[in-house]
Amino acid sequence: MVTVYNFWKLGGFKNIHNIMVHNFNTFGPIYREKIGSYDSVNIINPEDAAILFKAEGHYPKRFRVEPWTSYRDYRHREYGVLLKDGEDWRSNRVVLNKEVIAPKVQCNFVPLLDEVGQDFVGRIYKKIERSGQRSWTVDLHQELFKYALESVGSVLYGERFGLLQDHIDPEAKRFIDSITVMFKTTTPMLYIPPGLLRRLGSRVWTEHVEAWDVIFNQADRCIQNIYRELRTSKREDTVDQGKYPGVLANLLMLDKLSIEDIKASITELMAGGVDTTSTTLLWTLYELSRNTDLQEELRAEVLTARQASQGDLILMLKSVPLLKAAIKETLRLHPVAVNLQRYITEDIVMQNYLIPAGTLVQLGLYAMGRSHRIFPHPEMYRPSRWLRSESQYFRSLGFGFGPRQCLGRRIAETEMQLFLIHMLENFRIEKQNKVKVQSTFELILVPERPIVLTIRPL
Ligand code: HEM
Ligand code: 2DC
Repeated sequence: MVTVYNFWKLGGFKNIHNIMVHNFNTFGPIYREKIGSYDSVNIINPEDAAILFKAEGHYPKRFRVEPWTSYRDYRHREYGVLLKDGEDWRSNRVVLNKEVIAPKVQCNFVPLLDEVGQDFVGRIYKKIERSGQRSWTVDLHQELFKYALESVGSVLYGERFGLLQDHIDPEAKRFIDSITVMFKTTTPMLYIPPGLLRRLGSRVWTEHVEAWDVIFNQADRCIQNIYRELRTSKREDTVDQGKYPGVLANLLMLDKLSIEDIKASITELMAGGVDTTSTTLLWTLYELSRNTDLQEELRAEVLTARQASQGDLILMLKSVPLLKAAIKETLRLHPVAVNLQRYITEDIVMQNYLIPAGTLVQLGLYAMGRSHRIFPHPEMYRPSRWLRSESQYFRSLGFGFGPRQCLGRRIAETEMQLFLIHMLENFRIEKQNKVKVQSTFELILVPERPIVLTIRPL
């Protein structure tokens, strides 16, 4: 049993990832933890992860983020695929899978995301020009938020928001800020029932509601636009012309999910698509600035792939294994999710303990990525480890696993690959100083301080 005292002493929520590392060092590869009503068994080994995911059952269930479900109950909004469970989850997820994560949808996403990538590079050249220097030194996180929202928006709605232009719509900025606030205000409520906070009229709960309100209202507006266009058959014309109309229009035309279900999941995809990919890209640029030889190696791979693929982007994306390994490597050291969780549906044995069905089992993703026993020289950023014979068995789990894994995975991967391709083709990324940046837990793991980089045309 880990005491609440220990938890606070080691820095509480913000430091939860390091506390988990500490706990595995103290208690070994399996330990039980009770924080208030949050009772879990924690594991770190890939072999145990394999056992866990074999016992996840037909309707894999994660730990329920109560502030998120409470908000929807409070505002009488439908749960999307993120929060649904059981048969309701499965039937929605099956329909969404075909439009969002099936391998064949990638060819629809690539041209859209590539255009966003090109615009991002164009924007940086402009900034460099305006700086009056031959480079731009900046904390890119706001720019990356815009890139990520522009990307996920273009795929969901089949059209551009225009966030990479000079004048950004203040509503878009408000949307982006609200997602950050939504994540931040979730953490203090993870272990305290939001129903209680609500009755106490607590500040965090109010802020949390306000943030979700902005998110849902803006998503509603985007959804209404497409819906109206479809009814006046403006969208159908684009389909007739063979143009990809976007995930939302396809779902509406397919008519397999209720409008409320579609709205709920599209909103979750829109909100889930901003901080996740942008943070991962920022960490990747940070690592590339610290490993200049690797950066050159990646650039060489990209330039060769560009030449060989002769304008065929799908082929190009198949020819950049080291780049893909770099993204895996970023997620090893800087995972978005501190852990993966499942309620197991059958009794299992791990490390000689019998764990009964119904238990919440958590795989410490951050701790696993930094374990000496699991990854040789874990402190080194070395993408090539994913290309060699080192075992990869249940080690690359940044997007989760199985039928409940990240629904946005294909969008995220394509978006990040294209981003890095364009950046490497155009700029050298240099670091401003030597300080090592740590992670901090704001529901997702994010850099604890600004990462300032210098971007210089090749
Ligand atoms: C779920 C990671 C980007 C939407 C998840 C989960 C993880 C994750 C670990 C839980 C999976 C599990 O329990 O097995 C990431 C990472 C991303 C990323 C590392 C980027 C680097 C995105 C994007 C979107 C998105 C871009 C939306 C376009 C979702 C949704 C779920 C989810 C809707 C819930 C799926 C379900 O419950 O069926 N993500 N994610 N994510 N993610 Fe992502
Ligand atoms: C946070 O103890 C720590 O992908 C908790 O795109 C357990 C927990 C449960 C669910 C996890 C969450 C953690 C981290 C953030 C995740 C979330 C499931 C999906 C979500 C991993 C590990 C995320 C970021 C989604 C969010 C989409 C949404 C906000 C609309």
